[in-house]
Amino acid sequence: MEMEEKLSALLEAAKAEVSEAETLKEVESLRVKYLGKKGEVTSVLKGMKDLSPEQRPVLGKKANEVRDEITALLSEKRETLEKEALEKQLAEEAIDVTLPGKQVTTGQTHVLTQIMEEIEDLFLGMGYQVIEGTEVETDYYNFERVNLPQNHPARDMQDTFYITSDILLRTHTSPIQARTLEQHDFSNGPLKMISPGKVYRRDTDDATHSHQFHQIEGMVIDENITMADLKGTLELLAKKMFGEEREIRLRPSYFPFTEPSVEVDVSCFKCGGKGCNVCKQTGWIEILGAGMTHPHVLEMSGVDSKKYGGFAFGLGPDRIAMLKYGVDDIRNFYLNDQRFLEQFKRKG
Ligand code: FA5
Repeated sequence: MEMEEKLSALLEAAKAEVSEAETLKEVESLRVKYLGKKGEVTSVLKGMKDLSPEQRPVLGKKANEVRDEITALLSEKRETLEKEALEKQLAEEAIDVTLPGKQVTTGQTHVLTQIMEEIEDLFLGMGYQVIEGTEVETDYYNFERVNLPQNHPARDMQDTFYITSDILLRTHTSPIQARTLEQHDFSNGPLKMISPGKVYRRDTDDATHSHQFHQIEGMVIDENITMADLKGTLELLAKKMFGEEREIRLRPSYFPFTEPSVEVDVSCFKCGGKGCNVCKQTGWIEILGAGMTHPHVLEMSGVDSKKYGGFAFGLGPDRIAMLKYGVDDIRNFYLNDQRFLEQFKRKG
């Protein structure tokens, strides 16, 4: 029974080698050596075809026993080695529960978003709706519907990024005026809305200009709205943003979509109006443009300008944030530098 002896010898050899294996890699190569497709047990089995029919089942049984035994030896060894490795790792990585934990740094609402949310809260409290516009606009709504026809010289101040000759990135939030006016049903009451969002201009970036910045548009249209309503509204806004003692003043200005138009200044929150470096010694700081909505803007949206009128304003929250927090370069808001932004972390 030569083959049976061979199998017994293989088992003995496997026992010796498995007991000496020190790594999982060695265990795996022993498995290949003995049980693999070209392994030793397999090659003994291949010789079975030369045996007599009586011998075959006897040897087959023996071969299965040897294979099972080697399989068991290997898996036992594998388990032992894995257990040892785990114990070693645990011993080396002992956890010191008294060590202070790692601080998880959380982000915060961006300072510009905070300013816009504060302004939204104020106007929501006065019954305004907050309306979102699209950043990609048509030339028609961005310019024509706010009284800036093709070739109007005031277009020069608001060059932008064009997608096609008729589609562009909006230069201000004012196109939302026409878009809201033409949707509004005055039989349901007055139109009172603000619209915050990003706008774009072909401005060269410097300390006070960015090619992408934010604006908040505001508009109120009803019967009997006067400039006193505009002034009272903006006074509230100035006090909310810069403190209760603030006053505002209106200076004549020009926008094609409002008549009359004004620039609005707030009394300097740093010096109280005496004159300092923030207000460039004038006691006043310009914060926004505004005016009484031009009748033609209303008529273009199908609103009867004899019956209805009102005011609009547009402010730049980036500039307001700069003033409020003494930030000397607008580009800081767009660098995503956590060291700069974390100073504006809201409490609670
Ligand atoms: C306008 O854009 C008018 N649509 C505002 C308006 C609306 C007037 C409704 C009347 C009625 P102006 O170009 O002045 O106006 O821009 C308004 C504000 O946007 C400025 O006061 C300033 O705060 C901000 N702004 C303008 N250009 C830049 C820029 N490149 N970077 C940062 N802020 C800017």
